[in-house]
Amino acid sequence: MREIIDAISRASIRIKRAIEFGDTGYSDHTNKTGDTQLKLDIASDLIIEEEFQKAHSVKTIISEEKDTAKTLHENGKYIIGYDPLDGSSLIDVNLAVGSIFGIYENDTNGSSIVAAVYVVYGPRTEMVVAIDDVKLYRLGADGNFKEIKTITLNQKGKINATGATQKGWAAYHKKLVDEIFSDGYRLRYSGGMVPDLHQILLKGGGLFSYPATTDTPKGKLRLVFEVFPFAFVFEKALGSAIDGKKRLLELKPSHIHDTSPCFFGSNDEIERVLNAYAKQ
Ligand code: AHM
Ligand code: MG
Repeated sequence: MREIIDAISRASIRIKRAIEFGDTGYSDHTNKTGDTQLKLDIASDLIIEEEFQKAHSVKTIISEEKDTAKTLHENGKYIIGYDPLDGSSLIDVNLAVGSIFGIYENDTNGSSIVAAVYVVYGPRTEMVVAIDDVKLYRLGADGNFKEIKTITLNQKGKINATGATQKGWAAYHKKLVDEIFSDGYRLRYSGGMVPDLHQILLKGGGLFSYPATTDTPKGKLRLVFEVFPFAFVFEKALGSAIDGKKRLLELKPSHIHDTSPCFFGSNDEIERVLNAYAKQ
């Protein structure tokens, strides 16, 4: 596991440089989800692949930016599902973006994830590593990540991060969101999953939701690269992560780019989601 985290550290330092000084234009390609890839999406994917080539414990990589899985080391132990540059459409407005990694054994079902790492490229570069607990690291001037603290969620928070287009929300979802705001929660939503969830984790709690909508009944966020890694982080930080009715980590993707509605938060807010969705 150490060599995987070291590979992610090296990759993230290279990606940070690419974000700061690289070409922010679009490429001629679309990914499996149909998004036109930025040159930076492709560059970040290649950087990560190059760094994982040096880590012999990595058997297979599955990237949001690749159509199919790729085996790097036949005798490796781990499968890594990753989103090289999540929220990349925010780069042209200079908001924070991130990289997300799920480390799996045997297959990419939610129950097979054994560690998760994400990196936030914001005013500072931070890396969060979840294995037994959740640790925050920050990149220093010496080019090394330094441990800052262990992240633990409170029972209840103050942030309500509400994703997806509101006109596609179900009435019961809208009612839940309205009730949470009526209780004094504040809206915090940049449109970048990594900084939005990082904010909830570091401010002690709250709720991030990306529900089903009339257009996208299975939500937008991808299980293997985005949803399972953050579900693992939230559970290890003593919060919860559900699809509305059950734990996200109980889900089995039907294909590598499969998606799910998702809710991440501290336990009080997730309890509210369970109550609102149980009646449906
Ligand atoms: P991306 O991987 O194509 O960048 O999309 C994922 C992003 C997440 O970071 C974010 O939570 C979500 O899409 C925002 O979607 P929306 O604009 O529909 O709220
Ligand atoms: Mg993404």
